[in-house]
Amino acid sequence: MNSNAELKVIYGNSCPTVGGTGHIDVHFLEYSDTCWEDLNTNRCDPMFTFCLSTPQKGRLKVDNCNYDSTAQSADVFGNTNYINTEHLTSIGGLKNPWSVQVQKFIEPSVMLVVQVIDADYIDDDHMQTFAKTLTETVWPDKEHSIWENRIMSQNSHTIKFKVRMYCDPYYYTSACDKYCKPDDSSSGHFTCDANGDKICMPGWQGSQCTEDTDECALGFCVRGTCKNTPGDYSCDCPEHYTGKNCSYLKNPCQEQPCLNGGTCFAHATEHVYICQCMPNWEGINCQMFALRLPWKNHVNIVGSVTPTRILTRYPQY
Ligand SMILES: [Ca+2]
Ligand SMILES: [Ca+2]
Ligand SMILES: [Ca+2]
Repeated sequence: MNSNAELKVIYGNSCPTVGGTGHIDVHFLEYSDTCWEDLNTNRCDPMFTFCLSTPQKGRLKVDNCNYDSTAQSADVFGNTNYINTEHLTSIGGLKNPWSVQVQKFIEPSVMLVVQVIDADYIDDDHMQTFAKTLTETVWPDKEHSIWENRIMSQNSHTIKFKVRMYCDPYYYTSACDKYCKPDDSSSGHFTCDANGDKICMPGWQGSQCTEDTDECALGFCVRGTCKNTPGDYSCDCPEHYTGKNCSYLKNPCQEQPCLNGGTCFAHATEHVYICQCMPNWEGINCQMFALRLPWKNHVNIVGSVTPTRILTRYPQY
């Protein structure tokens, strides 16, 4: 069972806001200090503990941090004032980058607290605990998140790092506390917008997009007989009409009724057509060969007599 399924079980489907999830990734790039010990005969031996929490008041702590905290790193950086950690995947046993899953961002800002301890043979010495408040964009998802370079410095201790924060898949808002996963089942028929709000698919309505839209009651069919179905509808069109809503008159010219090279013209609002025939063809569909004798035409023009034609069918003329 994945975490989303667990959340569904805990909070149910009807609750629009659930305990969402996001991530804070911190990639430590370098550390430096100016610490010498044993009468300045050698440099200090730093070990680290990291903490991510909501901003802390008073004395900084690296345990009980409400996002996450690490154990103390191992004593692997002996006698040094500078560590380049950019390409280290382990900082004395601590993963780098450090990726922390959060159950919703509680406040807009997050505090990174780092404690540095000098390893010694007998008692380790506290060197520095310092913090940086991070007011970062919480990106909608990991793929579109952007690392930001940051620096924290106090009493000659400096850490350079980069950080990014983002919501996990299907979680929305800057707190990553709103869950929306597109569905097309009896639980709902919807997609999600950029704010994590449900957008019902066509034919569905209601807050969970589980209710069928009665398109017949809404008069979707322009003419014909309407039949409502779950998530859809159909229109049984009268003769000569077509389209999802029977709103289109069929084009009678589509069936190419004009023969022998005739051109078809459809009526704008009725299912009728006329054919403009090529010379020597006539009839409703230009189906008849009409031979016009020259002398008859001459009489016609001069005498205004009703034209006489000799009609015959090709090739009998
Ligand atoms: Ca030392
Ligand atoms: Ca030491
Ligand atoms: Ca319907």
